[in-house]
Amino acid sequence: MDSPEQRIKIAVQKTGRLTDHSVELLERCGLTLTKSKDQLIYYGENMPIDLLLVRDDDIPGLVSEDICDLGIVGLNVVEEKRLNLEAGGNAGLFKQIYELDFGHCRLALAAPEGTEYSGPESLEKSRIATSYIGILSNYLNKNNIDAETVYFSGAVEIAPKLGRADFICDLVSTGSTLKANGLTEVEVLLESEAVVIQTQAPLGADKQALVDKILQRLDGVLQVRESKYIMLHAPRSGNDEKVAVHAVCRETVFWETLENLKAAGASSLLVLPVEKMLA
Ligand code: PRT
Ligand code: ZN
Repeated sequence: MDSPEQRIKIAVQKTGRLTDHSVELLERCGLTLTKSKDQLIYYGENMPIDLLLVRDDDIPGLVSEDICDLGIVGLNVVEEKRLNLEAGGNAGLFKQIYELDFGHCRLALAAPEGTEYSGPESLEKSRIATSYIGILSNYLNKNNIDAETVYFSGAVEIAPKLGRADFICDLVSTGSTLKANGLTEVEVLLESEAVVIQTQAPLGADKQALVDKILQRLDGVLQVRESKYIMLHAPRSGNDEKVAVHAVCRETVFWETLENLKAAGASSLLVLPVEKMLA
């Protein structure tokens, strides 16, 4: 299955917040990549999978037009594209199949500190600056709010200072950008993270089998990320004998937990990272 049509094409962000995580995740699934000179395509050496490096905004389109089989992109970008496609009469042109637990952020409404806000009705007759016209309009419609949307392609947070808007609707992660611009978050419209989307077009049995295998490996990679393998000697109750205990813990193991185990009589405590897990 090595002809170009038989190879799986995955669209990933070329340079940005999602790039390193996306490529790293696929490498941890066992994919070895040759990075081409022009850096537009990474070829899979050991599996018929290639990565197309593109702007994140282009990823849902490439997948919906079946140029790529899969894409890794923020849910915020997927939702915006989906609403735009639906507005143009094209529904369901890609399926969202998997959440990747990185690239976490939220699309939120914010206003200059001191602005009165008591719920969506406070947005009535206001001007709201955003790059996410689709998601914002959808939210306003659902809440029966009549407000003006003002498109900004970037630097949305300066719109109020420029006198162009009363509110902004933008991505927030730590909140420091809002703070630096004297803005307060008032409402969350969407919780986002990186997701895998797949074309609606049938892939054929071989390709689908490989996609399923990659998704199963992704599952394993995500599961072991925080997991730790714990070994310790624990006393049997009633005598001095000790037994060796081995366990997998799915969450971060804190020093306090180890100290408590030691206080309860455990010894030779060892915590190791887990590399791979197959359920
Ligand atoms: O060039 P290209 O179009 O591919 O990249 P881009 O500039 O459009 O995207 P990029 O790389 O900035 O972000 C890619 C994806 O990362 C987004 O679509 C989100 O899914 C996700 N993500 C996670 C974020 C953030 N966190 C984030 N904090 N995207 C943007 N921001 C920006 C936000 O717009 C604001 O300007 O960071 C600022 C706020 O951050 P805090 O930490 O100050 O709150
Ligand atoms: Zn972008």
